[in-house]
Amino acid sequence: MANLRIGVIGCGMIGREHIKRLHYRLQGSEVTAVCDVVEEGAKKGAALVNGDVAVYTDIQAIVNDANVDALVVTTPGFAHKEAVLAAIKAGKPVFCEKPLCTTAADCKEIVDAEIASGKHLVQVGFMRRYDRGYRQVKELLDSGDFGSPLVVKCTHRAISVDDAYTTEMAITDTAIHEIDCLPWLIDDEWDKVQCILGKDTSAAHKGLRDPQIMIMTTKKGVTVILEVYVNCKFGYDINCEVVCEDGVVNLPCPSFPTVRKDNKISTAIEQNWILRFIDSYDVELQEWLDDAKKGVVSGPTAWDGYVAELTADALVKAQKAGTIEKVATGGIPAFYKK
Ligand code: NAD
Ligand code: ISE
Repeated sequence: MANLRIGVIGCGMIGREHIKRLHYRLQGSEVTAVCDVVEEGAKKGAALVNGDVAVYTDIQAIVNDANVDALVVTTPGFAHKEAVLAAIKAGKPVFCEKPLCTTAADCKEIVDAEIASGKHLVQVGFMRRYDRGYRQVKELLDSGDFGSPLVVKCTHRAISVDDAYTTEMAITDTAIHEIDCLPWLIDDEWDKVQCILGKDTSAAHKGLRDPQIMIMTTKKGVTVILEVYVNCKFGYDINCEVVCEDGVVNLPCPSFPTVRKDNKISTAIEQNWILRFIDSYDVELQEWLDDAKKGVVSGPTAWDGYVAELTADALVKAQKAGTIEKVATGGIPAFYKK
């Protein structure tokens, strides 16, 4: 089968990572066009594939390029809507990095446009669903051997963040991964959410509340406790423990040698998300490519992107007001039922 010809929109940090994996690492794809609102950025993206691609600064132009079969959107969230809607209008499959959009209302517009098109075209980049460890945990939970989940305890820690990172982004940019992944993991839906701001680390820049504790309950009554701590200094540390009726299942940590030195036994912790989830991005995009050729979407859909953003909006409201907020999706449309 011919290669799927990909146009990548947004040639920043993750855009450049995806250009390399789509062109060189994965099977059945090639990057034929790149776009960045900053021309220099687009040229940097093009240079990764020896400059042998069409270079654009305009989203509509790359979407309409006849040598582009499918789009990968890696702009910041605020530009996702324009790119995804253009791809739907052109009838081309589109993989959009998380979050689908920065408001639930914008996500809903995409959902409505996709349903109206009658074709399954949109996948959202929630790569944890493709992580080997999370898939192993899901398999164990789905086996029924551990009984019903009761409590889930998670940490999402990063070494540090830059000054542009805001208190809200702990939810909209960081916790959004757990917001998507956990209902998939335990086969449930969000019901209520709460966010507790406590004592801040002295490492947080002025105005940033860090760490934050998010407490979320599901429709089946499971309590989820998530610690987001983005100035922890020691590593990129993702943990997830699912406490069930008949046992406990823990997400495996990335494997590193255990070393003995200076009267200590120790194991390394991953440094950042690029390294921690490098294999997951490969699996995620390979499965998306294979699906796109068949005209199906088996990964996180636009509806999942909408539900995640709706939940994030509720958490932000809870964070600001100190309240417990309800998450009301209105029910999954028939178009997205699997
Ligand atoms: P970035 O700022 O490094 O890069 C974004 C690029 O998009 C920039 O080069 C910018 O010039 C370009 N851009 C902005 N507006 C544009 C427009 N209208 N048209 C074309 N190009 C435009 O950002 P990043 O860290 O690479 O993040 C990009 C997206 O990927 C975000 O949505 C982010 O949340 C997501 N992301 C996902 C993960 C993950 O783990 N799945 C990790 C990092 C980032
Ligand atoms: C980043 O954008 C990501 O998506 C990473 O996976 C996440 O861990 C990090 O907190 C975000 O800033």
